[in-house]
Amino acid sequence: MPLSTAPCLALLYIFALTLVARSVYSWRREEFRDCNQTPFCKQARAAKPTHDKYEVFEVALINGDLHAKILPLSTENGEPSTPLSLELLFYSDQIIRLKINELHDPSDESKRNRFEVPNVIENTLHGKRLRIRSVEKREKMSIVSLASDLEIVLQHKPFEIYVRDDKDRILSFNNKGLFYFEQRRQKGEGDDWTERFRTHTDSRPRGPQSISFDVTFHGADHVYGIPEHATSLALKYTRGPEITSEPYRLFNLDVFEYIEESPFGLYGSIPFMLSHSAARSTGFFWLNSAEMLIDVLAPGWEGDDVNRREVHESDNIDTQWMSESGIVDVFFFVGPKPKDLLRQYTSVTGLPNMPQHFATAYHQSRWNYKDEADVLKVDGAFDENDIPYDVLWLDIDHTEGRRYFTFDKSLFPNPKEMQQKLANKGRHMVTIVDPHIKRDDGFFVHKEATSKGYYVKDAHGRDFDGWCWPGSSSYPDMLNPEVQKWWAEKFSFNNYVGSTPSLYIWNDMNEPSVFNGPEVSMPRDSVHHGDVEHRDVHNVYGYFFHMATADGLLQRSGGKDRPFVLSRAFFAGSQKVGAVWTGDNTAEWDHLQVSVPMVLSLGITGLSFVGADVGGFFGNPDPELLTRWYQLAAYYPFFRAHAHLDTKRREPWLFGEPYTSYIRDAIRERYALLPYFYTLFREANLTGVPIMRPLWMEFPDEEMTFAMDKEWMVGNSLLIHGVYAEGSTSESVYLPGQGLWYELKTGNSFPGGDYIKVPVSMSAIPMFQRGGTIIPRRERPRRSSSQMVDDPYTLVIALNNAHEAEGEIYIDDGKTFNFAEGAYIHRKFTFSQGSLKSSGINGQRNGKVFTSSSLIERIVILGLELPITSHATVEPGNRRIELEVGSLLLRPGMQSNAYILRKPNVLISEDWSIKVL
Ligand code: NBV
Repeated sequence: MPLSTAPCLALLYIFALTLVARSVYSWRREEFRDCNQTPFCKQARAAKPTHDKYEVFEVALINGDLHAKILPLSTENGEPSTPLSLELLFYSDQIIRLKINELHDPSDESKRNRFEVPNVIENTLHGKRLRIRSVEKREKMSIVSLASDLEIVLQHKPFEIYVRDDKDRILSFNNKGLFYFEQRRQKGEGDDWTERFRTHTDSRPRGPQSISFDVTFHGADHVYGIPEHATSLALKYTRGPEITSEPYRLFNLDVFEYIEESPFGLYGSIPFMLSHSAARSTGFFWLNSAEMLIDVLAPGWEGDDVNRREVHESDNIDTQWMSESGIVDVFFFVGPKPKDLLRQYTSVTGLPNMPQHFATAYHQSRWNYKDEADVLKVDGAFDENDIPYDVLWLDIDHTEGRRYFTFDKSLFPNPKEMQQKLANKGRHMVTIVDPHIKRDDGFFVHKEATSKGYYVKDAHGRDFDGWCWPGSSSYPDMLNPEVQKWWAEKFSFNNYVGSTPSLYIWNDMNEPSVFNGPEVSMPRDSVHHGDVEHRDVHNVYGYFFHMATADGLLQRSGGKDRPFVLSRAFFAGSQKVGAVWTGDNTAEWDHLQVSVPMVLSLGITGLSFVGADVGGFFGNPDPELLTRWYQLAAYYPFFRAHAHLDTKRREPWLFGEPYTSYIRDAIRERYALLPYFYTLFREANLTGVPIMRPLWMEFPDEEMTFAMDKEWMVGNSLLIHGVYAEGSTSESVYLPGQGLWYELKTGNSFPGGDYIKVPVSMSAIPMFQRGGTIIPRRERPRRSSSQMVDDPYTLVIALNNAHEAEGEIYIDDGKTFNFAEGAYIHRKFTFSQGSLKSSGINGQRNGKVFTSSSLIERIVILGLELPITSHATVEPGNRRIELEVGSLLLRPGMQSNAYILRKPNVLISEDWSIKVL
């Protein structure tokens, strides 16, 4: 190329990129399909409920599972009338699985296996199989009794399946007669299977293959879950008398400037819905990674046949589930309480991983920290302003022309030294690695992927070529195990030149986002490993990408260290891999508010390590909004500030006083609570119960809380109420339950079961500790969490009406997997009859040991009534300590009416007791 043309080309390229970026990146609803433009959705919504479409026959018990066939009684449009296969499988903890598929016919080419999603279901699930010994066959139904009054009824005609206990139905499948399984067929002459949307054509060579059905949640007050949508926690009706909304859509999409209060599908999909009422919580999960749409049907919807209902079942919630392809592979969970559902669901899809400790602290990000000087300046400014932080993030512009695994040589000439400088202060870095690979023959990743044939193919069998940040790009085929392995190797220190052990990874754009693709994504007729169409795997692509990246970090450390990878796209099972965030929100109060139900919805569907961009990605928050966002986000499980390239800089000190102090306090409050958060991360890792919880998860009987999404619990002990409006000077806070709540700011207590009006200033948002709980804290401000390792603890004891309390602490090395071999400290604190005791919680302790020399330096007791002259005795040692009253500050601005024991100096790792009477 003549030299002079190079700059011109570069200019042209930048211009083209801006154009594409502009045209794609402006929120236009018409860029995304609605149900009417989605033929299978339109068809399913228009379907009349009918009970004479399918009939069950040949029911048999084979190896303890129930097998049967479903015969379509009437077919249309040349569809085959061959029977479908049905399997009912049972697992411990009363988990019921239903699979419906086409019967496999090796002689019929059109009948290649329909896609079944790999790598989501836990391998251990197989070991939990319950083999059924008998089935009661009646004329119209077959009944399987599981232990404890639970029956699964397979009704033959009309076809229906329901789960019931001794009194009532719990969950029903096809109670409304919306089941429809579109079998694949030979293409007839004149059949046109193509679908068009805007300028895109989907060739659909395999024809229509959709599935739809209804699920009824009996006795439910609300349904929740099925993220990701920017909408309320309790799902709204989408169809019914006078309701014409779009269905909730599950299709991983890069939706630019998403609006709050919309059922539109965002970056990730978890097809798990929960229902709740005071009587019971239930759950339903559909393992299917094709586009899915879900209607929540309001009473009186077209198919709502009240006459078919049993009298006591007035408060059912009917839902319709529709998917473009795949099979029926669904799970029914019967609770009965919300936390049981999390245990049941995560026993199927996996428990959340245990993050490294640093990842639970505060992260500072921006698109983009420009160069090494900028990075070091920001790093230094945190110290100058006495604000702790743990991780600094680099976005796409740190690379050589968006070639991931590289550093721009002029901006980041010494990446290793830069990382080392941060690491010297106990800090980490994260760089972004997206799935779009620049089609540049000189780029080693592209060269290898091309020569090995590792890219997703287009409908004509060529490497799919789409437009993204680097320009013309291809996408590694993450469905192929060999590609996953190859991708993981890219993170070795040899391959990723400039990376060091303190560098971790961020996966963005993995829906996958393709600027010039249909709906800003990959064409559905693209082809993956095993001749699988993209339409089948769309929603799981990002999860596989995330997984391969995390495997890379694991391998990089020789299997020693826990990986940390943040991902934008996700699927059921992503909790096993790492953290996610809610994508490109906006610096508006509404977005601050909707972040709460968004993070809660992810938590109750198993994905607990979640947060939203603090401050809002687009736009410029004013100091008040930014302050409120920090104050709220300090209680998100994942706490990261991030901002768009075009926004004004907004590092915590840039708005000046008093805001810097407010933000410093908010971040320090998170650091003070890290022992509590880390303990909750471990709880999630053991039980699936999320860190950030809706109130009804802790107070399942309290109807008042069922539709609340302005306040929530962190664990079982802290209630947080966000401030979502400018200039708010007082907030109405609902305190659930019958017990006491303590406002930590003042030490004042309030009885539960009512709203209270609390004055709010700019210094903090309302936060209450529940009576009956003990929270471990660390009050010494440090630069980063790793510098707190040996710091002493404070225990805050909030007594209940019976003058009792309990709490826990979990500690390990914060980095490796040694905890899985017993190297941890897990203690329980109990306060009763005036005595505080620390005792070990028994886990499986086989081999490795973790020790800590940290002491407890202070104990704060709220709700104690004692003469001021009282003292405490510490055992072992029979040491006497005076009790002090009040006036000690928990944090600046938090003066508390409490009893304080200074320097009990007992070890966090040991048994001891302290008697205060
Ligand atoms: O990599 C740039 C951004 C990133 O900062 C953001 O967090 C992602 O959600 N990315 C999206 C691509 C461009 C967004 C306009």
